[in-house]
Amino acid sequence: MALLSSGEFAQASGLSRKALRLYDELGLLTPVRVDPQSGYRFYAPAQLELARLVTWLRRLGMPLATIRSVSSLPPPVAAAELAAYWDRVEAETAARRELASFLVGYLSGKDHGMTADTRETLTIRYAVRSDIGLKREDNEDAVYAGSRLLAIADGMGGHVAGEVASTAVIDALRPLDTRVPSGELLNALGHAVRRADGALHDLVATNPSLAGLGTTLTALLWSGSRLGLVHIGDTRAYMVRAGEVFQITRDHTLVQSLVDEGTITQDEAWSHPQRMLLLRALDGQHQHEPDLQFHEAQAGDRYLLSSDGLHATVPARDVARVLLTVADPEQAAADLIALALDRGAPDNVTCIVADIVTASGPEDPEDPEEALE
Ligand SMILES: [Mn+2]
Repeated sequence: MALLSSGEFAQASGLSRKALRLYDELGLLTPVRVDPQSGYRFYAPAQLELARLVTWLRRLGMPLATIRSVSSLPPPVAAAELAAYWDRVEAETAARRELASFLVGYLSGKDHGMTADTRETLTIRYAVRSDIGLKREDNEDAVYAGSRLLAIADGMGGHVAGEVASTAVIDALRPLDTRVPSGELLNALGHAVRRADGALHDLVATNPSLAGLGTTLTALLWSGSRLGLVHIGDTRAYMVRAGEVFQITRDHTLVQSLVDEGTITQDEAWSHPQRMLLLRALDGQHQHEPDLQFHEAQAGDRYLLSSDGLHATVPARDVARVLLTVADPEQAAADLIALALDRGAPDNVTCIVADIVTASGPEDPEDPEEALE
């Protein structure tokens, strides 16, 4: 039977020639003949069925690596794999639906009627852990935890620069661990981040060997039952509410932007060769804007702040299992670090687990406590 040129095959299958080239490179759909002179690719008409299957699976949002394995299976096995894949998609969609409904309630001011009048006095119970990991020679993560401020920074820049950057930024935030009126939370955080960025600028100006330093920052600042969140880079904050875990920060990374525009899926992001590349960080040079958010805290909420040494090493479902099942924050933080170490801890790993609890006794029971730096 006559072979089809890639143009004819593209037309018959509805795939673009660019897609055909990509699927060839990935071993998904290999031409039966490649002309050794011209490099032109030729397909057999019988390959049209596989091409259509690939197109349909792609339309479902299935990652290419999964398509490759599914499309090479005998049809009954492929059917079972596809059903299992779809179960996972529906579970993820259900979690996103919860978040969407929470956000709708929050934005329309109906979030559990938490108004200024009915607000309870809330306080936080937190635990913090940082571990150098098993591959690095320095710990470039810096962390601060006090009764009103929780912050994690993950420095970069090699040698001492990363450590200098993350520590300088945490130092610039430290004065916030005091009573800040709730209406001022975001201003105070925004101001502190500009001060931190200025500190990095001055450090490099006086010590050129530090050029190229930078750091991420994710911080929560409390006032009454309100909290402000500032975020830049790929450290993260998660919130646990009503038995669900929500990631409430968005990574400022190349791979996250590829996921957002639909070029790759979340599964592909996990193993992407450039998953470390940050689009925004504090570096004293580019004045990248941080994200700022405002939340109403509720008794029973739990927050996790983590450096990528945790969330890029330990699968989200394992992190969620600890957050949902280990009641004591100290134990939960210890368990999270242990999971990263079990997986070889290629990076420094830092986490803060903080529970929102109803205050009993004096409103400010404890002095700010510095756990680790
Ligand atoms: Mn890191």
